Amino acid sequence: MRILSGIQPTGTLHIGNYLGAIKQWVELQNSKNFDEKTGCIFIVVDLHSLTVDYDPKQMQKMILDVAMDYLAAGIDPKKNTIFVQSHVKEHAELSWLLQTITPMGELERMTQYKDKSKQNKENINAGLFAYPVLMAADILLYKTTIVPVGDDQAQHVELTREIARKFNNKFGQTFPEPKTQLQKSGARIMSLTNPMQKMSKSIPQGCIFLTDSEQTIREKIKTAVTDSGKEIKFNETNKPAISNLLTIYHLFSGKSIPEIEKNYENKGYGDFKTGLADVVVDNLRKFQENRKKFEKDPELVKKILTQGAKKAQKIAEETMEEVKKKMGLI
Ligand code: AQP
Repeated sequence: MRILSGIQPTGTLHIGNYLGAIKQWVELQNSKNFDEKTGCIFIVVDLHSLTVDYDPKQMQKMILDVAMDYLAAGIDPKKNTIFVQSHVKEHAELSWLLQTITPMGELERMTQYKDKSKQNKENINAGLFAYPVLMAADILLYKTTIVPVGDDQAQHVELTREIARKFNNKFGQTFPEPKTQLQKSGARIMSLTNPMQKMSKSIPQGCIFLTDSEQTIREKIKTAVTDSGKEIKFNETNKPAISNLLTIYHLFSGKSIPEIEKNYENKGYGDFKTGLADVVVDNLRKFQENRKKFEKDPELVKKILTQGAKKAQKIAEETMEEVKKKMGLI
């Protein structure tokens, strides 16, 4: 079993990134089935982040910030491999090779490409289009079997399976077909200002960031949009905003949605929002304390990333040798 996932350094991480991805990584690491020998691979996927507009002067800080978020959330670098994607050049190399067997039509179907093309009309670049193939390379380079991501990325993992199948049929069995592992309920957290849109770093107005102060979190929850009616009831079709807030409450508190609904029976949105803010603030407190420690020691974080890249490179080199032989390049 090989587990791998990653996050782009495109901005401050939000509770969607945490609840959809990082929280499960920590749970995997702490589960009985965790294999101490192989551990998990967690990447700061900087090459992906170049596909949208960015400030090169800020990039190093953003990369380090994501690494600090991983560590502050409880990812143990002794048990796992944490590194920066561009530090292992084989990611880009395998991506190119896989592009040569990926049909354009498959990439045109990708919803993230369609959404991001709409958001960045001035910068629809070839990298944005080929993004899912680079993601496939990230996954297949380590012969990954399980990819714990939010459900917005499930389509990309499905494409990775198809690319693996195609490669294996054409050049001989090489890659396992990876499976997506989603958070059991509420894999997608929606924006607080528009419950029809996913919470995204690139749309900051709808996000609760992991580093937001208590006051900011309370303010954001207080002003989050709600639906008509006063009932606290989960109903994604008719009450998408309250359903999203209930999901956040459920994932942070561990309480079931019916239990939360019962606790707020005959109470208004105001009480519910205060309760939700308490839960979010409480749960982020430990993370924020841990993060401060890493902020004081960026050299330690850099050292962890260098060691992680060395470990990853070893596996990546072995896979590339096998791939190149099979493709007739060596
Ligand atoms: N709203 C979300 N709900 C649940 N999971 C989410 N993830 C992202 N947003 C949500 C999960 O976080 C991981 C990292 O995502 P990423 O940064 O690599 O790319 P993304 O999905 O494009 O994340 P953002 O926040 O929306 O960033 P931008 O705005 O830069 O595109 C993934 O596992 C993802 O599923």
